[in-house]
Amino acid sequence: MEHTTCTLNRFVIEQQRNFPEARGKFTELLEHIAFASKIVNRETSKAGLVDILGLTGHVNVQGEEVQKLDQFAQSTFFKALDHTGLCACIASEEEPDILPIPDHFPCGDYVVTFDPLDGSTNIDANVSIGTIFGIHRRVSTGDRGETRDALQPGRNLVAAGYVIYGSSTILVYTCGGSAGVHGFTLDPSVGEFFLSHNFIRTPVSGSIYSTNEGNYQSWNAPTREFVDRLKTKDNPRGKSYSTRYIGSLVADFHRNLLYGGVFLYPSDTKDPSKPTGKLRLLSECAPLAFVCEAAGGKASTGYKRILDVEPTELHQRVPLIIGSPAEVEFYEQICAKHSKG
Ligand code: P6P
Repeated sequence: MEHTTCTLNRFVIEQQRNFPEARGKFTELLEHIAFASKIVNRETSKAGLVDILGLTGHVNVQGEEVQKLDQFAQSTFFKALDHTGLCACIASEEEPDILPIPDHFPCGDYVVTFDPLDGSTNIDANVSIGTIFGIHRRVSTGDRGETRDALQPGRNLVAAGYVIYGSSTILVYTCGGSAGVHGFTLDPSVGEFFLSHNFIRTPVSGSIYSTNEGNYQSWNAPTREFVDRLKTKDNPRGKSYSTRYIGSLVADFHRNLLYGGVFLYPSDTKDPSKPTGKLRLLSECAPLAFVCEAAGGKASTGYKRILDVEPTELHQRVPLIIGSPAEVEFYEQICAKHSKG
């Protein structure tokens, strides 16, 4: 398919033909997500020019200070979805509970879990940031959506993706499996996303690892051994890896997805209240794991496939190692070796 004239809308409609039972609802949902991302892109691209930088003075459920752009992004995505009759509820990383669809709007079958603006602490430094989203079908049958609609394992996702607001703005999504992973670059001059990355496949092995080595002293033994060996020849590559760490998950993930390599945010003892690491299962790890696996990669806690982790609460955190299969499996082998004692 020619890239220059294939818009996101045209692509999704053509993809929809592969799903005879499709009623166009998913196509519509993705369009609303794409629309919201254009609005967020507009604000992030001029963040330095308007009073939308800095902090709101609020603290979110994660105990993190909420950036004005975080709040703007969340309300933009919610308002793009709440009236559509497509969603039963929405779960945001920024909110303690699910965001129900207002009573005066109809409910739909989809549930969107999302991180409206990940990496927002980097906003003031003009570092690439992103939106991460996962889409489930609801499991509740009542009039309104319920928390259990969001508390589903990643293997149940019907679609997932992210938007990276960087030197260009790219929306990447997948419906999983053989449907492939596809990237669309925003042409701001016409306000359209055009197909730019068709059927993304991540390399089987890479030469990059991404992690915050400042946490080395609070890592467990398998994680230390893994990173130590990536600096030697004693690893899948047979020579040392390069380190690249932006500190913005979507940016690090997107680079590794295209170039190959591995990102890890392992569990650490740095903060006893967060023994399983920093990243959230529902709004960050599971959606990116869904994309990564559809591109031929792997995503693990070190001991379990991310997509098989059963959520027990909305803001559950999990250790994450994600990227090329060779490196993820290498980490899992080291974890297994240490488990045998
Ligand atoms: P650290 C950004 O705050 C974020 O949530 C992710 O985007 C990023 O991967 C991670 O935290 C960086 O965390 O502890 O290395 O600064």
